[in-house]
Amino acid sequence: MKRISLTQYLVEEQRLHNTIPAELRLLIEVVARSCKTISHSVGKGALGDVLGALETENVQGEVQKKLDVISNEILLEANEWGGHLAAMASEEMETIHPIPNRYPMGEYLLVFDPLDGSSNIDVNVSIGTIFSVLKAPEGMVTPSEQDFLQPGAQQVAAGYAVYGPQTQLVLTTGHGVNCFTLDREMGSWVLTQRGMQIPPTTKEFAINMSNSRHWHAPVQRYVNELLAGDTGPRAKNFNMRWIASMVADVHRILNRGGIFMYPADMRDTSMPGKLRLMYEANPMAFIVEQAGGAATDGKQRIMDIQPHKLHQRVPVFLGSRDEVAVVTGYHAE
Ligand code: AHM
Ligand code: MG
Repeated sequence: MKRISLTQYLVEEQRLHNTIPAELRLLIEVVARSCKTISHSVGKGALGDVLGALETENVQGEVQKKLDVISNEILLEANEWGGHLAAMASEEMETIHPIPNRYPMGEYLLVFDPLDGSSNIDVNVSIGTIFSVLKAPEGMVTPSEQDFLQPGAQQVAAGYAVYGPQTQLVLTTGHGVNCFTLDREMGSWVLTQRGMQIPPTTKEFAINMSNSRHWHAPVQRYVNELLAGDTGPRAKNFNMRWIASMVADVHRILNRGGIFMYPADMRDTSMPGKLRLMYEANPMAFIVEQAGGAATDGKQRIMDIQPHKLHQRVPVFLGSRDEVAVVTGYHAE
C-alpha cells in the first residue's frame, strides 16, 4: 500500500479544492505535531510523572489534571511562533492567548480542548485533543474574545486526536473527513481512512444514564423508547456505550454509527449541558456533518448557534442523522 503522509494529503487537497493555503497547512501540521507530543506524554503515564491532579482549577471550576495543563502548554508553545495565528483560546484558560509581539501575527484563530475526557487519564482509557480553526474577522487589529464568537458554520478546519490503543488524527477542512494513524516508529501521520461516513441509521446510543432522573421530558421519552427494544415503539433493540471521553465516543460513531447525547437537564438551569460550544460541540459537529451525520442542541443545528461567550455550554445530540432527527423532533413537539 502506498503511504500518504499528512503533508502530502494537505498539499494534494489544496491542489484539488484550493481550501488549504500554506498558512493553514502549517497550522494543521503544527497542531498535528503537538498531538504527537501529547500522545507521547500520555503513553508514558506514571513513568513520565504525568498522572494525577494539580491543586489548580480551570475557569469552569474543574480540578485540573497534570496532563490537562501539560497538553495546554504543548499546544500554546508549538503554535506561537509560526506566524499563522492571531490568537488561541482553550478550555484550560480563562481568556484568550494572543500571539506574543515578538512573533508575526497570522489570520487564523485556534480553539482547543487540549485533553478531553480528563476523568479517564488516570485509568488508562482513551482520551483526546479537540481543535477548531476560525478566520480572524476582517480588519481585526488586536484580537479580543469577541473575535472568537463566530458560529461553527464559519470553521475552516476542525479535528481531534484520539489517544487510544492507536493514536489517530481525524480531520476535516470542509471536504469530507479523513483519518490518519500515527506511525510511532517513524513519527509520522499516515492516511488510513478516506471519506469517513456515518451510517444514517443505528442501533447504538451513548448517554450518561446516571443522570436520567434529571433529564427533560423529550430526552426521557427518546431514551425510554430506545430501551423498550423490539417490543417498544421503535421495534428494534438498541445497544448502549458510554466511554466518558467525547473523542472516543465520537470516534466510534464515525466508524460504525450511533447517537451521542449530552443533554441539558433540570439540575442547574444556568448550565445548559456540560459540553462547551466553541471547542467541543462545534468541531465535533463540523466533523460529524462532513461525514453525513447531524448535530443539534435539541432545537437547532449546533453550527448555527451564535456564541455569546468563549466557555459557553450547549446540549449536544450528534451522530447518525435519522436518530438525531427523532430526538430533535421530540424537542419540537
Ligand atoms: P472534560 O473536557 O473536562 O474532559 O469534560 C468533557 C467530557 C467529555 O469528553 C465526555 O463526553 C463527558 O465529559 C463525560 O461526562 P460524565 O463524566 O458526566 O459522563
Ligand atoms: Mg473536554
